[in-house]
Amino acid sequence: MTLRHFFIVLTACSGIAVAAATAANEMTVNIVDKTGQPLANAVLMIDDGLLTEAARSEASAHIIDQVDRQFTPFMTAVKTGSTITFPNSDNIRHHVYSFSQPKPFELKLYADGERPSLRFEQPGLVTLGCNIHDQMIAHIVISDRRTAFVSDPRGKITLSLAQSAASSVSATLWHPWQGADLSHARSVKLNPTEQQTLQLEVTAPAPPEPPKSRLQQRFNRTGNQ
Ligand SMILES: [Cu+2]
Repeated sequence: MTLRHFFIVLTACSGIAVAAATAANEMTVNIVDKTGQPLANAVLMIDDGLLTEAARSEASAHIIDQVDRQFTPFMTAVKTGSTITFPNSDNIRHHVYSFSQPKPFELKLYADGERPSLRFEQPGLVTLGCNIHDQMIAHIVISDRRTAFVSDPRGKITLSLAQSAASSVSATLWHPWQGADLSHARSVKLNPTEQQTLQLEVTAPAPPEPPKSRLQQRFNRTGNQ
C-alpha cells in the first residue's frame, strides 16, 4: 500500500465513523394506538438538555388557519413566548375562543382577511373552539424547558438526541384521546440507538351520529305524541 492509498483508506474510515455517530443520534419514534394503527397528533415532550441544539424548539411564529370550518393544524406545539396568528381562510365568520388556564382568550366574530395574533407566555395546554361551529377544535401545547414533537399522519416523530443523553431517555407522551388535559400524559423511555414504537391505549372516539332524516324526525315526533 502506498502512502497515498493509506490516506485514502484512513479518510474513508473516519467518514464512516462520523456517519455512524450521527446516525446514533437520529431516531424515529412510531406512535401507534391500541389497535396498532399509526397515531397522528400525539405529542412527545423531551427535556431540552437531552436534545441536540438543532432539535430544540425556540420561541417562534406559528399559524393556525381556519379552512372548511376546521382549524388547521389540529395540533400545534410551541415554546413559551411564541406567537400564533389565526387567519380565517373561509368566506364565513368564525369566533375563536379558549377557556384554558394558560391563555383564556376570545377573538370575536371575524372574517376573511383579518389575521389576529396572540402571544403564548405560560406553559400548558390551550384548547381552542369556535363559538359558532361546535366541531371546530384544535390544541396548542406550550412548553418551557422542553421541546414538544407532534407525530405526523403516519404516526412518526423524528428527533435527534444529544450525544450526552443516557442509554434510556425519559419523555412524556400525550394524545387528546387520553383526555383533554396534559395530566393524562404517560411517561415513556426512549432508547437513543433504536427505531422505537410506542403504543398508547387509545382508540378513535366514535364519530357523532349523522343528523336524522326529515322522515325519521317526523316519525319520532309522531311516536312521542
Ligand atoms: Cu367557526
